[in-house]
Amino acid sequence: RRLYMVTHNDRKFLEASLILKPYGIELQQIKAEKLEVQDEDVVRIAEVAARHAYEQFRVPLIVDDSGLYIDALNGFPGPYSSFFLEKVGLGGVLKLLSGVTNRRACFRTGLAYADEGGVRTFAGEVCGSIAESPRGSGGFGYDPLFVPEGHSRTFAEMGVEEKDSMSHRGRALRAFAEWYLKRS
Ligand code: ITT
Repeated sequence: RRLYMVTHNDRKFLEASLILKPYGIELQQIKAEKLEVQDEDVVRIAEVAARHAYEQFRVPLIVDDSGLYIDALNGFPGPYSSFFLEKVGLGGVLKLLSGVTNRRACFRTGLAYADEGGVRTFAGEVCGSIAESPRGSGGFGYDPLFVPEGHSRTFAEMGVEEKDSMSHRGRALRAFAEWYLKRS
């Protein structure tokens, strides 16, 4: 069975493809703009986007909406992560946190699957801390700043498979895959 992922982000698509491969699920990218409603919760954002995309494309598809929630900023940028990074960059994040000792942050993924039967949602989270300066060249987005709990390297210093094994996206997609394969 074919499964599509609606995303503009090639790195996100690559990660998702690798995560789903061991389940025998082959992912194809639909490089289109997903509808992004304003909401604090990435799961809700993904749900609305998947429903909207299904209306448009009429093929079984998934949508991943992710964000970085920084404790000291009351969860900001969260659902605004993409916009925020575009405007202020990693340097802007570090500036906001300069002198701040609580550097805890969590990545969250809202994952939604849509087909003719409706929409089903899944979530994944990984917590850790924001580094003092960017490190590493792998991954994308905030990866050079994010050190997952129990580790000393940033996501950008890890290989894609190591990141996937513990990431928000990995967790959400594995929960989805378990469910997807169990359905009739
Ligand atoms: P699509 O909407 O087209 O899928 P996007 O990159 O805009 O791609 P999001 O709306 O989910 O995706 O925005 C999430 C932003 O959060 C993204 O641009 C990154 O800056 C950041 N982000 C999400 N997942 C990340 C990850 O695994 N590592 C680092 N940053 C991530």
